[in-house]
Amino acid sequence: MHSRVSFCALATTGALLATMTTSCSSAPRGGASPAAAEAAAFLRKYNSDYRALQTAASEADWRSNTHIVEGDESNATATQAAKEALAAFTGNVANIETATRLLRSRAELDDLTVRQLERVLFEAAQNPQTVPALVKERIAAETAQTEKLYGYTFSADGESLTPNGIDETLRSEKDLARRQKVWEASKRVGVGLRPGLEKLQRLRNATVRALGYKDYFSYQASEYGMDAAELAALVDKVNRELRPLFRELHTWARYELAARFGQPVPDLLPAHWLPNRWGQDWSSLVEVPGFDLDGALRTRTPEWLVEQAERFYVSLGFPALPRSFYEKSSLYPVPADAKYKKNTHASAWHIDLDRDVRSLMSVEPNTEWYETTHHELGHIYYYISYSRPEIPVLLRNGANRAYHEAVGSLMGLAAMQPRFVEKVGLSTGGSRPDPMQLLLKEALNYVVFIPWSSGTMTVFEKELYADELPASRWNARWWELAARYQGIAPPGLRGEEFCDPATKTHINDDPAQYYDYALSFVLLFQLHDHIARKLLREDPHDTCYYGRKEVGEFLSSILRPGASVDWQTLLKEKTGEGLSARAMLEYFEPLRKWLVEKNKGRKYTLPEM
Ligand code: X8Z
Ligand code: ZN
Repeated sequence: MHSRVSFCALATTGALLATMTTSCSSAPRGGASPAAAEAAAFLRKYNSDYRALQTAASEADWRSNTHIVEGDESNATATQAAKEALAAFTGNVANIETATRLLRSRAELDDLTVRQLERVLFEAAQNPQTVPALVKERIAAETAQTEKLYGYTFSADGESLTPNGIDETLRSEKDLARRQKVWEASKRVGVGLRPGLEKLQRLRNATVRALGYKDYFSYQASEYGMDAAELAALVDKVNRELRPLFRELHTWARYELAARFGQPVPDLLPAHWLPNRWGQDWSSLVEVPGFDLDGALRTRTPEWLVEQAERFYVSLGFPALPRSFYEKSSLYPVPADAKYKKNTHASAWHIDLDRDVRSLMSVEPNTEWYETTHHELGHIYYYISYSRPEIPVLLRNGANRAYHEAVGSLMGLAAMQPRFVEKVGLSTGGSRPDPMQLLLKEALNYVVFIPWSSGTMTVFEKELYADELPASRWNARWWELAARYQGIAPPGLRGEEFCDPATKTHINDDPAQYYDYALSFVLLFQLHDHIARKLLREDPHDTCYYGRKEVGEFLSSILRPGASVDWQTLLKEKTGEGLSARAMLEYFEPLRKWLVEKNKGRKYTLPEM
């Protein structure tokens, strides 16, 4: 959705339509052929018009996400108009015909031209003007859904709750009854989102079908050069490879949490026992003695967190952020007495596909936001790195969407390792933390995330779009998947009056792409492994990237080409291997052995895969 304007990965950010097929295009021989000359002229105009319309749409959408006022339709109206104008252009029948026709002469075109033409068609499929009414309806439904999600006020016992407040309760509250109340409050927003999601399921499928895609999931998969089955198989493979380790973590967590809450050991983890609304990150279950990062961060301001993340990138040789980043971003929570609300989920925006980069966050001084600031600045530095004359506007994207997610998450991982933390002046308690406890804490973040992202989310969205899962089955199916992949269960019956999947922002506004994050974690461990061993000559578990220009040069060489290169070739070139969970598995192997010992004699309830 948010064209590549917004959100991290939002729909249009990312790689090319058919990575596979582009490799057979070759540079033109001799002088420019008529097809090459026509393509050059077509793309010159397209890139320029596209950039202007995209900028206007992003600017309007930014306003819609940062100033949500109940009953005020003006933002929605402006966003609708700007997005319709963009859609009328990208989905224009003449543009589709020209790009299709020129691609028939692909042997006469160079690689950069072919990639841009394929991108034209990819953009068109979201908005085909052969079905203008459907496109209009979809745009309206998307804007309305985001406003509904972020215009909502959570509450429990008559008191309103912020998402930051809910998250803090789930991390720290010891009373199970209170936890359950807040968890349930966090799910109530889904009820009102169901009708909108039903509309979106229909409209997203219908629009891309008009340009020949099977369904919306297949459409998003095509950006990796894969069909839905290939993509699903790749993601499933990652999940299977991590499953033995996740099974150990699941077993450990069942016994650990049962002891903490004074309860019998459950087969499935009750969702409200976990420190995250969706059970996607359990890392705050472990406090590592001598490494109190949360405590250290509490003494800092939210501004310090953002500026520290910037200092890290600058220390590697990246430029300082443009001043407009700080002037135009929306980085901190809205004041309690404000007359407006905003989208509370973190995102990064490439407003003008050039220097106007912004982030939308609600930073508070804690570990989660410390990591998230690094994540968002990863998107921002990606935008800045490929916004240069050599990269056409149409290819100002990640090598694929997972690369876009991986950069900042890699920096987040690096920024949490103890020597780094010490170097940037955070005092976490002095003593040498136990490496196995640190590794356990990391696994509860990075490994626990895999069954959620590659399982629950991806399988649900594949079924939602490719199989047109009926709304009457959504909640039941959601919890079947959560049980199977994550080994978790809701605290009570969750009938079809609820719509728990819709409580996750991406289901509404970043659809059918959540596997990007699963793949990005795999990728980030590959990159980290390479950086630690080959560039820094350090143990991947114990690095300090800070100030290391060779790391910056390596990252920059990945970011600067944007989507002008094939993502698989790039990975091979940079790390010597294709996409593989090898590095991630190696990183956590000592922990797996340790957990096997810890879990001796315990009952495992999570099936192997
Ligand atoms: O949505 C995000 C980023 C914005 S692209 C904060 N993430 C996923 C999530 O929160 O569910 C980062 C990791 C997973
Ligand atoms: Zn992101």
